[in-house]
Amino acid sequence: MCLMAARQKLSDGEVSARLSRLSGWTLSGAQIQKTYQFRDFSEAFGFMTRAALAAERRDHHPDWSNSWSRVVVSLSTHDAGGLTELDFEMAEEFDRLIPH
Ligand code: H2B
Repeated sequence: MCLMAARQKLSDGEVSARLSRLSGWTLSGAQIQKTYQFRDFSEAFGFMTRAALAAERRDHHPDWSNSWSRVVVSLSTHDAGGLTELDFEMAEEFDRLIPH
């Protein structure tokens, strides 16, 4: 998908369909949100470091907070005023960054 289309606001139906393919993400207004729980701060911050680099590559940035081993991530496309394909791609990418 080209970048222009990726940044177009999705309809409610498209959001539901896209959300159902993710695990642990919930819809919260115009954002999707997930709480990641890690073993300790080091693991949490390692995740945030990898996620920050992925966000920079995409020029698409999370709203997030960290408290020791927990990271709460909210994704939305501010420029589009809602959720776009880019948010869902980034959610999938963040999920791939968690240690196994
Ligand atoms: N991140 C998010 N989450 N939404 C945006 O609309 C957005 C962004 N826009 N990062 C980008 C930066 C834009 O402001 C720059 C100028 O490309």
